[in-house]
Amino acid sequence: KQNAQWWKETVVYQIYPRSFQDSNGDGVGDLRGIISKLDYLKSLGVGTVWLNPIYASPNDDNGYDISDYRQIMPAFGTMQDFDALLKGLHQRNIKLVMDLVVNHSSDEHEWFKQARSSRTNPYRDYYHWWPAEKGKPTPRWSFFDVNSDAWKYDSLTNSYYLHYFSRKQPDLNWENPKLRQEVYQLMRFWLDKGIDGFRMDAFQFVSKDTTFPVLPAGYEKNIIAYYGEGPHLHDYLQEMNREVLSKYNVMTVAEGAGRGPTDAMRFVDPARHELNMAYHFEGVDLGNGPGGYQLKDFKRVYTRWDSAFAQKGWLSIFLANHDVPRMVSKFGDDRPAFREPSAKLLTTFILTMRGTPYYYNGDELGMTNIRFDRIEQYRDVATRNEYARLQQQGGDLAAFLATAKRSARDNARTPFQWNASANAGFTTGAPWLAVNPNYPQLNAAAQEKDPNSVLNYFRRATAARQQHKVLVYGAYHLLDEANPHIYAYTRTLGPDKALVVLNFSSEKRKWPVPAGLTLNGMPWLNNYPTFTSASTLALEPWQAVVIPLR
Ligand code: TEU
Repeated sequence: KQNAQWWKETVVYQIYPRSFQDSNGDGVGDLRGIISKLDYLKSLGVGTVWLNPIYASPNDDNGYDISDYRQIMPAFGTMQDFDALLKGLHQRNIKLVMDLVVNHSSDEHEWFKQARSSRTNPYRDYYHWWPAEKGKPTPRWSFFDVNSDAWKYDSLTNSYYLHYFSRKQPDLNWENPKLRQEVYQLMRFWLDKGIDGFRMDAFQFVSKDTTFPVLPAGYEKNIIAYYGEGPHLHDYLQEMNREVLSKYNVMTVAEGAGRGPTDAMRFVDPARHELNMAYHFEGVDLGNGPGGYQLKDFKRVYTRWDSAFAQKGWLSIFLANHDVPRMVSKFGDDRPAFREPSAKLLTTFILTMRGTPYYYNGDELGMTNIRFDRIEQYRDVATRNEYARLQQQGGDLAAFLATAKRSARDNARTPFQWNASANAGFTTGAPWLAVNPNYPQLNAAAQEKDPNSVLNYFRRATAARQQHKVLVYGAYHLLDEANPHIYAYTRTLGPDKALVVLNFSSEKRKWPVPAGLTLNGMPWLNNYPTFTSASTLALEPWQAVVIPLR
């Protein structure tokens, strides 16, 4: 019998297909490549795979610009390959969640080709248009446009179309019921194939005030406040739930959660019948500046979100994905002495918080930022267009490149490091994006042989979460809030209680166990070989321990 709460107990492993494993030597990862790694996936102890988009796409934004929602991108394979992948995962008791990218389509989608062909085309209202005879449209800000302008003039019909992301990603018009039905149809198409849910891309942006009012100055600095949670967003989610989601046992997660916990709760309060879990950026977005993050802020963010969801609703817990840098480079310390312990510590955090863990491929090896020196090395539309924009405006390009080393999305998109052979075993051809030069030392094959590797630690962590439901459901309680180096908390579920102590620093630290907590045996997890139970714990740099309590 299916556990109705499976999506709370599962660990999600995110695969970036373009970079995971190439099977045919074209330098691009593909579905056959993933199929060749099914046993590896099984060995990780993860319960769900989330695949970034694999649909037909001209790849302006690596598959987030879809030209046919029912076809597989030829570079990734065929529908037969997809069916084989789904079957292979299910045979191993691993679920499959797909990306659903319906805030926008590609400009090469048939709908858009039709829509732009004439003002009276039946597909015209699948998108947002501003007729040029009304003058310039009211300004809207675009994430990826070289001019940051979300309106693109299209001479064919003398109108502008709206695109919050790149020019090749026109926004779909959710206010049109026909468009919504099209989306529900394509969702059913994949659900009827047996997939287990959707990660809903940029979904907070789908509903728009189509009167396009003038926004106050500075709105582009706070785009979510002005564009997020549009007037009918939740009506559409409830409609989608009624018509589609409620008919399947699936998990659903909306990427982005509005302005904070109150907005986020509206997506996932079970009484509202919308989605299963929220995925907020407040944690991963900490410390985007040159100084990095402060542990006290990190603790405050995760504690505040946990308490907002303590009674109802459910969260995702993650420190990385394909849109942000490598977690060990940002939140840990990727210098040789500390890379392994800090990667393991971050793994411990993700696997011991309340909420469904989302773990990004390569993090189980402690893969690091590549830190390109030159703009030509980047492939990402976001980085390249921002550079071009600065270039036009005479901005500081050196400063931009320095920031990109720390924050650019391609840092997390370099090919998976399987072994020490050419191109890390990712491809026999020329990889679409450079392989991180640290692969001869940092790769899965080397880590398979080492019982203390980051990889084998991740396996122990997924097993511990599987074994101890207190780590899934237990109430979270923060300890020693003001400590700037140690993040410590308890998890409690009925008689079961565990203490998590994380030394977020590259120095040894002493930590007195608070009065009233009694350690009860050997740690469930420890990223160092030894542990001495004592009233004051002596922690190594980046040491992480999870200890049962009496
Ligand atoms: O990202 C969405 C996105 O960039 C914003 O929703 C978000 O507010 C921002 O990242 C906050 O830090 C998704 C995909 O994950 C990304 O890869 C795509 O490029 C983008 O949508 C467009 O489809």
